[in-house]
Amino acid sequence: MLSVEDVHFYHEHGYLVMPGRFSPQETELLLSESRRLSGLEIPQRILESGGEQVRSIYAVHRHSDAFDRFTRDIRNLEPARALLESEVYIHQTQLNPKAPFLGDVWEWHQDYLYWQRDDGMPTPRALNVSVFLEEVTEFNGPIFVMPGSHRLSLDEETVTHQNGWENTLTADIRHKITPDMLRELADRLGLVSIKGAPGTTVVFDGRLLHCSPPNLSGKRRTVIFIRYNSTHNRLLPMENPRPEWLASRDPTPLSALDRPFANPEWALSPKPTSNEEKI
Ligand code: 6CS
Ligand code: FE
Repeated sequence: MLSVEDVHFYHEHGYLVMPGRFSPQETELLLSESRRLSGLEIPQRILESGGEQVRSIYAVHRHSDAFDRFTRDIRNLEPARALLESEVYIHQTQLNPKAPFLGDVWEWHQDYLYWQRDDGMPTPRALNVSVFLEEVTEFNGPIFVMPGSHRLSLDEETVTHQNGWENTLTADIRHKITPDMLRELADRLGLVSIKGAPGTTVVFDGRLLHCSPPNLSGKRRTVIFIRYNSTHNRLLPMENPRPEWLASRDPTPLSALDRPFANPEWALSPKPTSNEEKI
């Protein structure tokens, strides 16, 4: 359960860091799944511009029973429900195994502008639950945030400079905030770099300004992002929507597991029912 102070901090700053949410055994299980998924040649696996390292894998909950259960573990679902004050479903999942020396930048952005412009999400009532599967240091590409930026609508200051949804996935991102605005906001709000041990959870608002520098260390930096949307905020129909694996249009509420996602007995029980067909 989130404390009153946690909820207050989140609403005040737009994010919340919770260390020690998952055990080393649990993060190891997800890392071994991450390695398996990285070897699959599927459209949801996006490579860095060099063409060799995996930049992201989307819809991991549809390709892995362990990640599917992870998204329904009460430790992820409960903060999302509490902070969005409703039932939730998964808009998108993304695994970012930022590779040593080759894991590239994510420039400053607000996720919600992607979900609004590319997917037809009507309001910013959506958030990220991200979990560190490996240690995140100042050297291997931590997430930088501007506290309080979740209160800002930067629609007018964000320029769409490329056509095509494929450009939402690469280092030269599709919608960019003007440098003048970024300079002003960085001076006014300041920057926080979020680091932590494996098992740390960072929850952040769909409008919190964030970025992540390249991994300039020799150590991997794998982070899983679950983007939960309120069931009251379902996507509007639009022309040329992004594929389901980037923006789910199935708003069936998620139900929580009654046990931790990594308990050994899951291996023995019948397959958990998933909200969505596997792809
Ligand atoms: O395109 C998206 O949906 C994703 N794009 C970025 C740059 N950050 C996260 C967001 O979910
Ligand atoms: Fe983002």
